[in-house]
Amino acid sequence: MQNSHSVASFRNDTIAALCTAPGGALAIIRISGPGALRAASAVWHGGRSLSEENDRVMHLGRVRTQPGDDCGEPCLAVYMKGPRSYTGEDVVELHCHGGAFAPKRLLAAVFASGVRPAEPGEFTRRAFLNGKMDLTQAEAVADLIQAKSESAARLAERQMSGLIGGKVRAEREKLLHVLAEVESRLDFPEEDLDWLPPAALNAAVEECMNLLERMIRTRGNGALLRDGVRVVIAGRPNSGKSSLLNALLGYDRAIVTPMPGTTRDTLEEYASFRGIPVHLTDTAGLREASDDPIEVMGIARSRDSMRSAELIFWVMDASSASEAEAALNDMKSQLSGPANLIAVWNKLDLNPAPGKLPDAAVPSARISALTGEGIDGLLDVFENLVWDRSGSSDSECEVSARHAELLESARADLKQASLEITGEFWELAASCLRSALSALGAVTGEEANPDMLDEIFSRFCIGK
Ligand SMILES: Nc1nc2c(ncn2[C@@H]2O[C@H](COP(=O)(O)OP(=O)(O)OP(=O)(O)O)[C@@H](O)[C@H]2O)c(=O)[nH]1
Ligand SMILES: [Mg+2]
Repeated sequence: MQNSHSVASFRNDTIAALCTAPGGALAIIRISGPGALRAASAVWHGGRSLSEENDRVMHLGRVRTQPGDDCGEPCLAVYMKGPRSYTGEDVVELHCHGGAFAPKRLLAAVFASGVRPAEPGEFTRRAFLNGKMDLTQAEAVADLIQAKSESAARLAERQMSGLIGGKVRAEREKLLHVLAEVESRLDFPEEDLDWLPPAALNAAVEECMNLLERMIRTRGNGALLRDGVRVVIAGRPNSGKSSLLNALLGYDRAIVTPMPGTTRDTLEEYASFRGIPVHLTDTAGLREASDDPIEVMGIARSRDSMRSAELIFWVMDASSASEAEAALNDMKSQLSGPANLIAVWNKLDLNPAPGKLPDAAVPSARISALTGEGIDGLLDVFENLVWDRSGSSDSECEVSARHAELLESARADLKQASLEITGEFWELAASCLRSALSALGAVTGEEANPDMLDEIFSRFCIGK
């Protein structure tokens, strides 16, 4: 399969690039295109010759980086005959010594054999053009490379599996049937064929609109997982907020003393919990009356932090029933509105009857910041909350801004198509349906113009 728009924009020459970051212990040079084997053979010697009979097998040999250099450097090489390769073309990968100089010299020798340097993303662009992946999957490759946390990588991998493209293609198929029905009325207007009633056509159109709507709503879902969650640790003085910060970080970052009012100013740290990047802020304990102007300023800062928090760990002293009751009442009065909050009962080690703690009516965890008990449970609650808020359960996906725009345009076309179908204006209905199909085709790349592809693949690094 080759993507339909590809013919004009497809350059059928041979390209090469360094696929690994310069300076590492090993380097991989990838060559792709009809001349890949010839170009690799020009530098390769001393091992089994690379050929169709032994493709997809790693060979040990040497590479000659200058004409007449009969010694050369040791190198591993693998030939992958197209279409069974990443790009779908003939590909040779040379795995050689890394560092700054050796790969550059080998790459120059490969270029000297008549191969052109690959542009950013050109290997993946060729993979897309050769039908190895749809456009949403190609975009996910760039997301994966740019992922800075495990959760961002997981999100990209999910999209790489073709989730979004699959959904869009399925809707496109259904709409093609509707379009065929509509067009048959244009082609045979006089004949009384066995046509579906307009209501039945509209039911299919509406079903598609609903699905597009749901997909559009997933836009931005993954932002928390990709960019990190702003977590603020707040609560009454002496409840153990700084102790919790230290327990979460695994080292003594904040000063902890038995005196209420120890933390005066907000304290910020970056961390990663369960692969999710977190911007963590410890705050001064909140209390109503204080004569100390420094503490008053600290409390004002605590409130500012809470306002900008995406998630608050509200720490409560559970050491006694009366403390617990007071802490809980305080939480209710301090937090008006639907703050995203985890109620953290701390000092569990001091509570003889933790079963009697009052119900917090929000997600909660029971811990001892002192002994470390329950910290894992707190992270479980945290992880579930973030993944839930990201709408990223296994069946879900996150559409990008580009996808959302196209899906939105398709949805508007379908809304109009539905009106035209109801009025039995078949010409107009067909035109709206074609426009929707074209927008959906641009999501998966079945209908993508070269400019759009240039923009998408310019996000990639060279060598991918
Ligand atoms: N037994 C016990 N003591 C704890 C626990 N967590 C904190 N503490 C103690 O409680 C006191 C206050 O702890 P901090 O972490 O400074 O409390 P804080 O909420 O940051 O206090 P402020 O900064 O003053 O608002 C210290 O003496 C801690 O050792 C716990 O889980 N168990
Ligand atoms: Mg503190």
